[in-house]
Amino acid sequence: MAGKIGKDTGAQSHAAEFETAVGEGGELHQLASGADDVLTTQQGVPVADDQNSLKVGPLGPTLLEDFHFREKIFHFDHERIPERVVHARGFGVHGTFTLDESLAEYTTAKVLTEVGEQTPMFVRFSTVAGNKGSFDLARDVRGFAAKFYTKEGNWDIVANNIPVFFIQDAIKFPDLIHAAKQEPDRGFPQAQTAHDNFWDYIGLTPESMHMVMWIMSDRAIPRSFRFMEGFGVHTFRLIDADGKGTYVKFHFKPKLGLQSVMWNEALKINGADPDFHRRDLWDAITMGTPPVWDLGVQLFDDDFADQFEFDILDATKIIPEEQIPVRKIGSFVLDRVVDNFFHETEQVAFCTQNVVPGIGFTNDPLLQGRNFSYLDTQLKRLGSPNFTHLPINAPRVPVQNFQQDGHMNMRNPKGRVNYEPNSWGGPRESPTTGYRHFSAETSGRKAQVRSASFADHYSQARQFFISQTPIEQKHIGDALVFELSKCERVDIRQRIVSHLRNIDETLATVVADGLGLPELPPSFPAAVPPRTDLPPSEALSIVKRGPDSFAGRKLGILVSDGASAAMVKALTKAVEGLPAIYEIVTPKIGGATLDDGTMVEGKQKIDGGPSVLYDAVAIVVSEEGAAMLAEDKPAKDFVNDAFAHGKFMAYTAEALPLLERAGIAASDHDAGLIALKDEGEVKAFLGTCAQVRVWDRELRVDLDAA
Ligand code: HDE
Repeated sequence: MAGKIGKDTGAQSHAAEFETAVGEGGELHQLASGADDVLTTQQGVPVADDQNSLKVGPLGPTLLEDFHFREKIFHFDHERIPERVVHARGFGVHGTFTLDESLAEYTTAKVLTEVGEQTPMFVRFSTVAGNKGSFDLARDVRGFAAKFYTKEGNWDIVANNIPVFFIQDAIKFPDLIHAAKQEPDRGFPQAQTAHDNFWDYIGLTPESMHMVMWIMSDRAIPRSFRFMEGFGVHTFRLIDADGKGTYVKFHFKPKLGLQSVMWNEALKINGADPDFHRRDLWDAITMGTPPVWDLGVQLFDDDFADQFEFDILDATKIIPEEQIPVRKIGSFVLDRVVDNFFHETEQVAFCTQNVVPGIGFTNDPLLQGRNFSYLDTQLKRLGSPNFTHLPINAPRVPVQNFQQDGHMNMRNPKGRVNYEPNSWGGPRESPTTGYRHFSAETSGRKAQVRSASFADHYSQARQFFISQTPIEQKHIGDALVFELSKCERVDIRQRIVSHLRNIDETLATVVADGLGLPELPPSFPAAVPPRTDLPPSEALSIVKRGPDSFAGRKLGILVSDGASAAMVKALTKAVEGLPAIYEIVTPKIGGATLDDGTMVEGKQKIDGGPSVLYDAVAIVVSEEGAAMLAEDKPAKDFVNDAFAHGKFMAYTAEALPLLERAGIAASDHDAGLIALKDEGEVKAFLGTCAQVRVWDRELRVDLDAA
């Protein structure tokens, strides 16, 4: 079959790009291969045999002369590029941003002022610490980097799903990341912070305490990228036509609401489907239910900055939404998966310094450091300063300047002139529309210092903790106990507890108890006394900002032979109507024969489709099916885990013996365990599932606490 590659293959799209890049590539391609579907070398020479190298006789040596063989192996040998030093594991998708409300009062940026304007986007979600091949449900911050291809050039918000960061000055970043990633002597643990080096560093870095509360919360184990917020973290600046600045923080708010998994679930999901998050987004988009986020801004001026309790340049602090509400100005939909993972997701290069006229920086020392780091790391990773020529990074507006040459250049200026100023012609500066930096007086003593206004490390950590519902507070305690129990050195565990005492005494006591510490260590000396007067903020709780329906979520339906066809149909129809997603889980992947003789296809065989993959489950089985599944360990785990993870569960009467054998006694039944007597009850069941979980069940079936 040499030489037969279909129209949609990489070979075809490569040719298409070549055409775009060269302009007349179509003709060249025609000349080289003679037909669109012929396999060629990189030189465009048609290939006759792609399966056998050139040899002297059938058993003879392979000849150097075989240029196609050598080129193919050479290219393969060089396929890998360095993975990102952080955020290595990512997943990118395309979308569009639409502006609904103009910010013309504050900025000249067209992307934020031209109402109705649709701006193409590319977003890459990521975990931070794990390598490229690690699993999706690590306890970790999620990157949420967004590139807006605006009419005035590319604008990047290189955001995270947590609004604060571990450190206040970029000079500390290499140490933070070294400590978080696998330990250098042994090369493990992978994609997790549950080890001595991380907690040793954290214990010696009090400024990380607010962030520690966030990463120990369920924010760090999101149900899906689709249920996550995004935050630009730093205070940026909008700049109007007169050069006046307004401070701004950027927020992405998911229309689906916020939802996370439980830690016990995360551990199991990583085994059952290490690609859980990327598959989820891929499925949602390809099934026609693309996720949508609002773009919001918190705007404020110098007066607010002066009276705010903390420094607005300190990236370890938030501005509570109760103090400055998030103003929604537009929304973006992520509705197109990539054509090629490497081309787009791997080669995309984000940079905090990619801003457009009307958007500027502040002196946040973390932001200033990032502005250097991203460009620098991309040169290493992508191998040439010309990475901006790659289609995923190229602006969607003309690029005209006199930068030239370098590896893989595709865009040298045409003609004789390559300098500025010149008297030949060519692109010129545009004082009216060009980028102007925010102009400000600045003075000070040159010194390596930290502002005293950055000194309070505990007050907002406490505010975050008291803003959580009791179950979320419990999860934070459980997570701390889990992580610290993986540290070998007792003094490292103790030091963290000594910090917790500055945040919340009960939390410190619970964690100390969970770790089996004989007594509470003394409080860590705080640079300034922690405040206890900051009020709780509703916006900080996931549970209080959960989804309001089952739309966009996933039902697992366990079906056996002989199960009610009417019930299966009612469930699948109701789910589709929301719209949400369902998967049929069957004892055999071929499917199950229902009571009306029809066959329902299995998406998952029970061993490969544990209930941790679903938001809620329904068990629709026959009497025989229940009896058979009651002796099957994966089926019992399906039921038992769904119950233990506080999921809403519907079941037909025949399923009761299975429930019982899976450990759910009659006395355990609660409002989240719903008997489906007839098909009419399906809608009500899905309505109940809007609540996400039966939280109080978790207190009865305790999974994590000591
Ligand atoms: Fe990053 N970060 N970062 N970071 N970051 C990178 O750039 C860095 C920080 C974030 O999908 C790197 O191209 C420094 C905060 C995301 O391609 C690198 C500091 C926030 C991504 C880098 C920070 C982020 C990165 C590695 C402290 C949230 C993935 C590869 C001053 C607001 C982008 C790369 C993608 C990636 C440096 C802290 C978000 C090394 C020095 C705070 C989402 O340049």
